[in-house]
Amino acid sequence: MENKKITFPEGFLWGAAISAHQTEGNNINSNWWAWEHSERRASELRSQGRNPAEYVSGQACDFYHRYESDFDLLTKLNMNAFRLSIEWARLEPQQGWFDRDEVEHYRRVLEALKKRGIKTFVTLHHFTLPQWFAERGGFTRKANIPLFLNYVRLAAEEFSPLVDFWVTINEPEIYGSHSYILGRFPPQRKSHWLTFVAVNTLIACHNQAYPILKKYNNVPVGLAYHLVDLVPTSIYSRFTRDVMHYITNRYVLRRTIRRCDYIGVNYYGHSHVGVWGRKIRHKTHHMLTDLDWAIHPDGLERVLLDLRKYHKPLYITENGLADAGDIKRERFIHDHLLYTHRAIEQGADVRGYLHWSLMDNFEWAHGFSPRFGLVAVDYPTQARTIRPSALSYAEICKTNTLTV
Ligand code: IFM
Repeated sequence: MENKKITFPEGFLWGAAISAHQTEGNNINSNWWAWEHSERRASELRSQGRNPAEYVSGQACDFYHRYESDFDLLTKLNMNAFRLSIEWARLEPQQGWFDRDEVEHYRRVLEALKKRGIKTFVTLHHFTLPQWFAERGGFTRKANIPLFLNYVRLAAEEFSPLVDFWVTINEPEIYGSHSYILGRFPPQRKSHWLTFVAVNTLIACHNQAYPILKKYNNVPVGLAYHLVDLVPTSIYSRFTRDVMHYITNRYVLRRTIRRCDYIGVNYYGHSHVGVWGRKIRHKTHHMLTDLDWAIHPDGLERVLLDLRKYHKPLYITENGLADAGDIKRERFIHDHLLYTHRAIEQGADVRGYLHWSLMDNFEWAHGFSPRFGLVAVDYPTQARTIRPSALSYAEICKTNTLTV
């Protein structure tokens, strides 16, 4: 049977995403750097039988120095969009002092993308904080909001002409839960109250950053939400599923949507919900990533359809998997795009897809072992190798079509 080709809307953006701390290296003034080097973290890892040296970001992918050649890879792979974050801890290493050299560094980075005709999605907060801000309580103190806004103002003033899309905050829900309930991110507190305060402070930060960013440049401003397809295991668990859906997927969105010009969708998969709210992962009947996350492309269609009611453009700001052998990635991308296309046919206004990630990088508390890259990184030599799945993705990017 002849293969059918399906075409994406004209002007669709194709690209990949990264964040600063995960790739740049030597983010020495951040709270993550301090935590990675703390005795608390080292002894925790040792008690789990792990080697703490494998869980420090170090020079990461040395993207800080290699951005030009990494951007050449984008061109080679036919991408026309790229998402990256700028690092507050670099730009403002001490409270109230902005480092002009770092401002110029990021200007050169963004100019390097513009020179290649690549649309830029620039994230302002992607999990990391300047250490001085963390010491002041970070986002658990509402009084700290103006400190974040000073940084936003600087970014808007300096970089606006080079930005096509602002992403104010990456995954506030994950930041809150991982830092203040699950103990996977610094400061590893376990308090529902602090989670609630941090998430609400981030909501306020986004809403107050919006007019600042719009004043300098009328480009779309949005937020990258972590959205999960929650599936009830039976009719009895529907109510629990709806409650969890509200908490996981809607709480932040509903409070920020009026100040979003588009919705950024970070989609990694789905979870089952039982009557008592437990998320059960049925390992046996799912394909799994190297991190044991269930691969569920059809859930992306449901997530996108569910967002139609907000009448905003949708960009998939992250979607990807840990797959060191590059065995599942090609199919993963194909299937997620197939379901994205189905959602578009049913009226979801999806305008772009940014794969997570361009290259292997520092996967937070998991260290370097998960391999999320379209491009493999050999950390000792920093050599980059394009994985086969990247070449088939490049064909999709070039033709704006998917063969099904
Ligand atoms: O690596 C992360 C990224 O920083 C935020 N979204 C999920 C990715 C994979 O876990």
